[in-house]
Amino acid sequence: MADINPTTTPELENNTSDSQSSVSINPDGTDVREAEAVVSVDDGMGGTTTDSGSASDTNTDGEDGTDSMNGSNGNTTSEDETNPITDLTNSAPQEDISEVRRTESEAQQSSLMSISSINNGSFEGNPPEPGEDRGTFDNFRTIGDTSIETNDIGIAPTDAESQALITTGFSDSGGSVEESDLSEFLGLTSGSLDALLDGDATEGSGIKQTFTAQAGDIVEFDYTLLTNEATPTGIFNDSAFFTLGKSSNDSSGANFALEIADTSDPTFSDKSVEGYSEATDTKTIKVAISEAGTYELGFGIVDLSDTIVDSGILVDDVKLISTGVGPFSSPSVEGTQTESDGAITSDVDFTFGNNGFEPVSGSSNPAQ
Ligand SMILES: [Ca+2]
Ligand SMILES: [Ca+2]
Ligand SMILES: [Ca+2]
Repeated sequence: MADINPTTTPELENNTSDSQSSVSINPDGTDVREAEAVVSVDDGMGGTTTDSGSASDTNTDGEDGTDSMNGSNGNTTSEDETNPITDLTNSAPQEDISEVRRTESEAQQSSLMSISSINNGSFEGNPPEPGEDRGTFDNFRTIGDTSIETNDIGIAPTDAESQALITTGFSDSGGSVEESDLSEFLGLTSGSLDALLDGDATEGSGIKQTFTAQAGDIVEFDYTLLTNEATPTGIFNDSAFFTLGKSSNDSSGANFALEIADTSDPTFSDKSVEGYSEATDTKTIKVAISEAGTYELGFGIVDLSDTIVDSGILVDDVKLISTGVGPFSSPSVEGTQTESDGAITSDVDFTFGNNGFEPVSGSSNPAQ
């Protein structure tokens, strides 16, 4: 398990350097091209992935000087590595949604064309790699203890073979970071997690990705909380959350966070999960984006009160669903919508606008 092999695609070196610093091999040539392809996306994110000194963080400059990591992880097929690069620069023909959306947004967002949907939200790699244990954090950035898991952990991925695990503990891939570092990584103001979670958030881990959305698009993902804490527990109430914000606000810490699960979740039970005493049922959250733009989506989990007795959150099937209809305005995109405003709005748990998350009445998700 957790035999992550992020050597498969170029974005990885930029995006997942922290937890997987031991693995990344790219021929010098692809290194440079890869960096160029991703820079336009990552620039708005500030590159503040971590303080822990992973050399690959600097790859956004396209420098080969960071190749100290590029040791000997036995990746022998350079063809496999160059394919995703080609796809990226040639408008990713295998990504139908991406291609279509790029066309739609061209007029108003020509500068944001690099990635116009959530990429690799299923953690299978982009494009997927065949075989077991080949999932990756492609297109995501990570901090702390994160890993790719299969159904071997005891909870099946909700899409395909791989899923992300983010924990408050530590493993071969890295250790949890202090709350202040996690908050900075996720674009949150320091201390905001304490207020959100009504306690003292101490340490944890997170992942994030920048994407471009149109008004009315729906962010959807599946998640399962794992814990070794007693359930429920008062002050050691480890909590998971996700974050969203305009990526242009990244540097000011203006992202919003929403708690999605903690130890008081009523669905906790012993589900025979490796490394954890209990798990919740797997749930889905849908968030309608009210305004077109470039956003940063993050997932995180923290210990509360102390740093021991750890918890984790499994995340999978993170996707952006294009509705072609803005939830707060009349249908305006000709020829694409098949649903009414009402149908779309009632199908989501939250809307997200300039003031953050707003619950949608009628949603059945307990996270509200
Ligand atoms: Ca998956
Ligand atoms: Ca804990
Ligand atoms: Ca911990």
